[in-house]
Amino acid sequence: MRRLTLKAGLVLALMALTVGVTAVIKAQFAPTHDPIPSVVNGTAYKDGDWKWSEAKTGTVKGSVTFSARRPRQPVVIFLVKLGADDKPGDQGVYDAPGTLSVSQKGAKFEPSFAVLVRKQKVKFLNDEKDEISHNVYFLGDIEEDLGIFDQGESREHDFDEAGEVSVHCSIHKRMDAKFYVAPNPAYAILEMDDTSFEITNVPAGKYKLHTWQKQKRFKDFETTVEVSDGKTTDVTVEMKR
Ligand SMILES: [Cu+2]
Repeated sequence: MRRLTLKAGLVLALMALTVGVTAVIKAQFAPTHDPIPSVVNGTAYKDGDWKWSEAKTGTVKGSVTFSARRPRQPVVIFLVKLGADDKPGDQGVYDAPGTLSVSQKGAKFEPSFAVLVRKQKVKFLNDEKDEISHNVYFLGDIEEDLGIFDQGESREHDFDEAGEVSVHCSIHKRMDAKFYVAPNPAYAILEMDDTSFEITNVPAGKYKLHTWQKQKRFKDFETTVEVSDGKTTDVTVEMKR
């Protein structure tokens, strides 16, 4: 059940350029960019000793308002589990979604946008028809250079940290992609026309809800959310300039 849920989240991430209806995404967790990368207040998101599948769960349902015309770019809404000290702490244990394969054919990263969950693996394939080499390097909250590799080769990376990642190729300046790595499985992607979201199967507890925008036109929003077993918590997310 939980596995299905994670897959559903990944599929929706890959559909980022599709015109959306209401974003209904099953439980997935993540950080904001103000910056809420993998380390907050000096504390990295931790894998806990409790399992997402074992916890009592509730739903977080929200409506989103925009104070001005929004860009046709996705907004990610994610929850960060808070510890007893109200700081991000134990994020629990979950099965990471399967490996995301990214094509480099025609000197383009495809998909060019994806939301990942921390601990998820990405495989970059040099699937060019001709003998063209590519490189992959990351900038942003996660910085890494995977080197240059030839046609038919691939490189993999485990995203162990959460945050925003800009993906580039040192050989082809116009090759780029954007990933957002959520800290846990509780997230929803708001597509172009969506104004509501629902995150289900969220373990009961206290969370900080954050937003992340692919195109940062509004101030990122955050609020504290209490999730109770079998209940739905309603939230209004206000995106203001
Ligand atoms: Cu390239």
